[in-house]
Amino acid sequence: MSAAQQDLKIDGRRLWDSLMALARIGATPAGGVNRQALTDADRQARAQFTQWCEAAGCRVRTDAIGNLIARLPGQNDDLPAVMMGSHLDSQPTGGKFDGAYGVMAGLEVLRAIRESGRIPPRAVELAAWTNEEGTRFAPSMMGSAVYAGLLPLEEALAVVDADGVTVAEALRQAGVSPSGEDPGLPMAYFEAHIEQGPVLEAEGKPIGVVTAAQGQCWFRVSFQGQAAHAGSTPMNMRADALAAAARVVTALNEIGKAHAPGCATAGRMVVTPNSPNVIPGSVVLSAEMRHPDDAVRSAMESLFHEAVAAAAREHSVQVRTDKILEQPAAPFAAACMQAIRHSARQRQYPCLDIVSGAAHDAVALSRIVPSGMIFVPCAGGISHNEAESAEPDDLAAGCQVLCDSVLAFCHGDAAGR
Ligand code: HGY
Ligand code: MN
Ligand code: MN
Repeated sequence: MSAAQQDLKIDGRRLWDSLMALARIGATPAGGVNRQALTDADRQARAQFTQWCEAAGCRVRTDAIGNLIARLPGQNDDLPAVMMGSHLDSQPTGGKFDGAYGVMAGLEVLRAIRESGRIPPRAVELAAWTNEEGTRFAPSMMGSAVYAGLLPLEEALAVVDADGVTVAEALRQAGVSPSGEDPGLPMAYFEAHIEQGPVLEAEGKPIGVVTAAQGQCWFRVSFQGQAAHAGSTPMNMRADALAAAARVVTALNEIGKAHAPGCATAGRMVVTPNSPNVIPGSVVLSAEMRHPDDAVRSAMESLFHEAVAAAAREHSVQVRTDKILEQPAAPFAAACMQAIRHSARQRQYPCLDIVSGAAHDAVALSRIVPSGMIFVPCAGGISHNEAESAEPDDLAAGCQVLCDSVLAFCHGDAAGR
């Protein structure tokens, strides 16, 4: 790391203030945020992001799926940029830091570079990816997947939410219009994120060098039974969709426990007609499975399909299982990890290699460009919860490592193109 890079310091106080200002957009009474993709709160956060990036000397472009990409020009603007990114959208009961931290840390890096007065050799970009969470529009990581060519644009635009609104319509309602520029792919991508798990805090390490993200798959399981009177329908004459779905929820949990460190979750269930004295006629259940080893996850999936078939037989219901996301495990780039480790050591931040349990936009980017992730601890490992919190010093340390790593690639000190 050159002396010039060494003394380029981020401003941890300004980073914290930006995070708290962003957290006021879509704030919930319990102290979290609800900025589901392309809702009005997400639209406000996108507008705020754009305004802050322009004030930091960037041009901000929008692509066809609504990804926002801010660009701080470099000395040679024909060279591929170094990109940072994460997401502004949140879970319905999300926290202040999931996604927001990576975007605000990237903004702080842009601000620090701009204030240093030293124009980097190549452009530095910051992406705010559309619909990372996938809670309103499934699947997750939608914007980065379209950017990486993993999900066809038309397929993404046609996805509907629970009210039948398409992504295309939601983009129009949010006033998103593609700006048309395309300077080409970056030479590398870095994402800073809270760990969303307990390891770094338990180990007392402020920096996680993310070596890979475990793979995952999502399913939508539709059970079709027969709605009938709860009082006058004998037990042996029922086609109870909820009883069948409950069997699958329990089986999925057992599959996850039997394949640790993998995991399995049924997070959403829609029961129709959802009335106390009606035998449920239909149920739509979400199911997801994750594991660091794709072969093991495949075995988990086989057991899952067997459990679905058995539950349907036992409760005399029809069932349809649709796979809506297949995301193989993603190793991150050695050169990116090396830059992250080098910065942590230079700055004397204890660091730890770690596999990500959560998926991130960096997973999609890692399929097309060398990518790396920097984790920082979050309190109790809690995330996807309004109580999510993190320490300002850890957030600042992760942001400084992000800055050093990006500059290492800008200056060609790392094994980049
Ligand atoms: O689901 C995930 O892993 C991410 O938090 N969206
Ligand atoms: Mn996230
Ligand atoms: Mn998340």
